[in-house]
Amino acid sequence: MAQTKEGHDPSKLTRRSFIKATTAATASVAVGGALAACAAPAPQEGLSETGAPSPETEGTWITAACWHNCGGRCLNKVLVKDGMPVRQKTDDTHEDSPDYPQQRGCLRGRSQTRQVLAEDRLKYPLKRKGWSPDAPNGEMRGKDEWERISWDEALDYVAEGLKKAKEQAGNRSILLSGGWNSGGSDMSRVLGLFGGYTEFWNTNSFGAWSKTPFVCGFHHSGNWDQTINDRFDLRNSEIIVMLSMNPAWSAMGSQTWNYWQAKQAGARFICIDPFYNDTYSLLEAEWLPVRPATDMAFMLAVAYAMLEQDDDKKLIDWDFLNNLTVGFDADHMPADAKENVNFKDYVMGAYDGTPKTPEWAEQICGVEAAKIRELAVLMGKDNKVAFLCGMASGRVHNVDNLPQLVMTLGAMGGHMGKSGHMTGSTMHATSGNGGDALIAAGSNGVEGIENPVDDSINANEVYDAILGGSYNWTGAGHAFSATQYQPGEKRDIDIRVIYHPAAADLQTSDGMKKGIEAHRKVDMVVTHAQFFTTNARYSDIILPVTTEWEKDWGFLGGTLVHSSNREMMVHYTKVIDPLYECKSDGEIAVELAKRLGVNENEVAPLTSGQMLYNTLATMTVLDSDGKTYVPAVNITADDIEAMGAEGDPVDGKLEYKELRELGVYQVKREQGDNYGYIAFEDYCNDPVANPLDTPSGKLEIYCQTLADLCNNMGWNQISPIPTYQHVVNGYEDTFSNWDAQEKGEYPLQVINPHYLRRSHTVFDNVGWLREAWANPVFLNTSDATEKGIADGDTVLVSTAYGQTLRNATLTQCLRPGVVAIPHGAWVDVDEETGVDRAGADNYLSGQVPNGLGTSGFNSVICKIEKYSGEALGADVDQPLRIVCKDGE
Ligand SMILES: Nc1nc2c(c(=O)[nH]1)N[C@H]1C(S)=C(S)[C@@H](COP(=O)(O)OP(=O)(O)OC[C@H]3O[C@@H](n4cnc5c(=O)[nH]c(N)nc54)[C@H](O)[C@@H]3O)O[C@H]1N2
Ligand SMILES: Nc1nc2c(c(=O)[nH]1)N[C@H]1C(S)=C(S)[C@@H](COP(=O)(O)OP(=O)(O)OC[C@H]3O[C@@H](n4cnc5c(=O)[nH]c(N)nc54)[C@H](O)[C@@H]3O)O[C@H]1N2
Ligand code: SF4
Ligand SMILES: [Mo]
Repeated sequence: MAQTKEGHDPSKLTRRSFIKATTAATASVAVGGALAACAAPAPQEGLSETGAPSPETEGTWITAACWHNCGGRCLNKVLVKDGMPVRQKTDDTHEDSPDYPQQRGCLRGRSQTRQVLAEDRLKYPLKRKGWSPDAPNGEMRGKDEWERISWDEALDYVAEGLKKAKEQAGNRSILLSGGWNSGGSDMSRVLGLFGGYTEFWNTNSFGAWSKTPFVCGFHHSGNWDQTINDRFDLRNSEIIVMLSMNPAWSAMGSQTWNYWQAKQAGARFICIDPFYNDTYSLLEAEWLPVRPATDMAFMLAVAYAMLEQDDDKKLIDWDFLNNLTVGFDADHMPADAKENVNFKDYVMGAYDGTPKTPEWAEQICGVEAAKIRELAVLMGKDNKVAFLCGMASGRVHNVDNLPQLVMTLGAMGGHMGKSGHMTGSTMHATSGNGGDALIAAGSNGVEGIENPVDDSINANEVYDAILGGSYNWTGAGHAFSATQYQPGEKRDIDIRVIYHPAAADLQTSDGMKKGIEAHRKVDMVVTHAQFFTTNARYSDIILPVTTEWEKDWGFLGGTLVHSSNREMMVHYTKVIDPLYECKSDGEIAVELAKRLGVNENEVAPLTSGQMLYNTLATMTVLDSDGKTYVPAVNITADDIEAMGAEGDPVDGKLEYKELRELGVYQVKREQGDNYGYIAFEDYCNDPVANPLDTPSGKLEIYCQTLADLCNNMGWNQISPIPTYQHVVNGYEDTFSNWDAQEKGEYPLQVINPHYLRRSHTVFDNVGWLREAWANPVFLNTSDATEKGIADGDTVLVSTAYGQTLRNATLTQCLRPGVVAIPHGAWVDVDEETGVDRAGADNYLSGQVPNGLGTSGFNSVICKIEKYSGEALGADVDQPLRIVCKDGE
């Protein structure tokens, strides 16, 4: 399997001879273009024996895409000589300073040459040997052998399979995966024109936060990131409370810098998390070691303790609550309330006889009552508090009111709308830096294509739907719109084709083991892939796609959610020609359109140059007044001609040539500039003139819209006020008898930290990263010792849904009772035992439809035991999955 060139076992080559052996082949790819088929390229040219950059200086520096959903957004450049990358570097476009930082890349971005030119890149189209359109032999998916086929054969097969599904079971039998991204993929255009497809929707990153806008309005077009102030103002906070955050791992690049500046300015940090992670360690945060999936209990008790200790009204900002929120008490109910419940009475126990005291919470969340009372005092209105929440605590079953409770607690202390005070979610590339994009993305001018089919299946029941033939329909186009959710409706569905145009859904969605079963049931599975990923492995046809390094150009940033921090946008250009036989997703879409009888000009209506011009011409930047957006890029008639586009010159701020050369448009920040941002400032200053976009115009501690939405969807019922609900596969489920405190079969809780070795599943095949960041299971030392498990032992982790093996790393940084499986390892199932050997997180999770369709990645329960079989080796020694052989 791990062969690089036919007949050569790489383990017998020294690194240097390996470099020599592959350099010639590499050059021929570059010079000969894409079709030098199967020569193994290697990035090693120009890299020394140790892998350190060579002193190579000749060549051209090109801004390279670092396009992953990695939590960062950085500037990475590649020195290209004779068509091949020879070095990488990061941002040196200006001096680094805290106020105007360089956008420096992380270990993954800097290893990217190793990824793009990896030995296991897919090189040509593949077909599973046992599959044919008429005899799918679905049970062999994941076990069968592969054969190389031509592009024509591959595309004919795919078109035939799609046509057959349409004829036999209608367009709804075609499932286009890719989460809410699928609506924007090239394949969604072809399949939209072909009569439509069934969509798949999830709440991946945001969890329960995806519906927060119902509580506090679609503030600035619904960007959750904008519920906190910008990074400069973070330095004015005295106490920074971090709930489920780890920017040091999950927002690599320069985001941790924002918190570091606040630390330098004297802020005190407190963290609420089962894991004392590197972020908290860096910031010397005080640790409140909450159990996973119990934050609701914890926060309700903080609210109780604020009420309890509000002598002389010193803690609670009653003016804020009375004027700016609805539903806190019986005197401030919204007009649309259907239930006679309010938050304060609930917390005091008026409805269920249980006051939400710190003692009540301690039993559930594990944080001492005294610590909860202390935090309540610190959260009082006279302290400048930033109450910040990452979204991991919302990626939990049955916490649909969690964001509402975070906002409620913040409102109780009046921590919104003024300098140094802020409350809300912050994560990813925007971590610690709320506010509108200072540089806003342009549009390429290509209009979307409607999907005539309105079926859309939630990630929590997609595999049950495939296997069982029905699902709960809750509307289509779920991305960000409030209006598109519909009351639940049971629908029959008969999925015949699963099409993976991008993303890694089988690997990254809940219930992978059932997902594999579902993949084995249908007639055809197709995947566009760069590597032999999990989606690819369980497919019939694999279409090899190019990476962003092989594309003409692109932009990263300019919108907030998941794209970039608010201050910069990267403009990357082509680093290398397309490798091997790889095609872009766009090219594949056009080829399939031809075969499906769909107008390819509608699939790809504009040239690359025209789309580039359109994007540049509509890109805007906030002027130094902090109020007016003006054209960002200056485009001359010569530029337009060189792009081969049509359009007028644009009088913008930065010359296009300069943007291309720099590779980044970063807005320069300095103290006292006009780019600051205080979330909810307008609203708090004048709520009548600037109401929130909610039915009451206020922050809704009682939110009828949220409750109606959830309750109509029908998976389970929630209250319009934040209440404690039983969490399926949460802490209480680790007991067989809660009242007697008897532990059950699965006594431990699992969380999935987003891991520095990977961006989800991406980069997991890069040797450097495997070496730097092993992929263990993290166990609390006492839990492990109790089971006779020592550091490095192979451990079997079992849940009701699946089992996986990992080598243990023991730590005191996880609270007892918690097991951390790093997110995103590529599943590797032993077909005899059904046990995964890779530590794939979702092999342990199940399909649990609930609430607002929220995935419950951090609500999983398990047991651990020392593995009696053969120990796992180090994962750096695991062979790469090389299915495309050289020279074949
Ligand atoms: N258990 C558990 N599961 C989780 C999470 C968790 O914490 N725990 N986190 C969730 C979160 S927050 C998220 S956002 C999701 C992410 O879930 P995914 O989006 O499914 O994860 P990625 O690994 O980023 O998938 C990207 C895939 O696209 C491929 N790719 C890259 N470029 C291209 C291209 O140009 N064309 C094509 N066709 N393919 C390309 C990559 O090789 C990779 O296979 O995972 C979720 N799943
Ligand atoms: N290196 C790396 N970075 C990434 C990604 C990646 O795959 N790799 N993915 C990116 C994406 S798409 C996303 S959405 C973000 C996610 O970013 P985050 O949500 O910040 O990432 P996580 O590591 O899942 O969780 C952060 C912290 O929440 C804690 N936590 C987990 N469950 C609970 C809980 O129930 N309660 C409390 N209080 N704490 C809890 C974890 O212990 C961890 O310390 O990361 C982004 N950044
Ligand atoms: S944080 Fe993301 S964008 Fe930045 S270098 Fe790392 S992988 Fe690339
Ligand atoms: Mo995410």
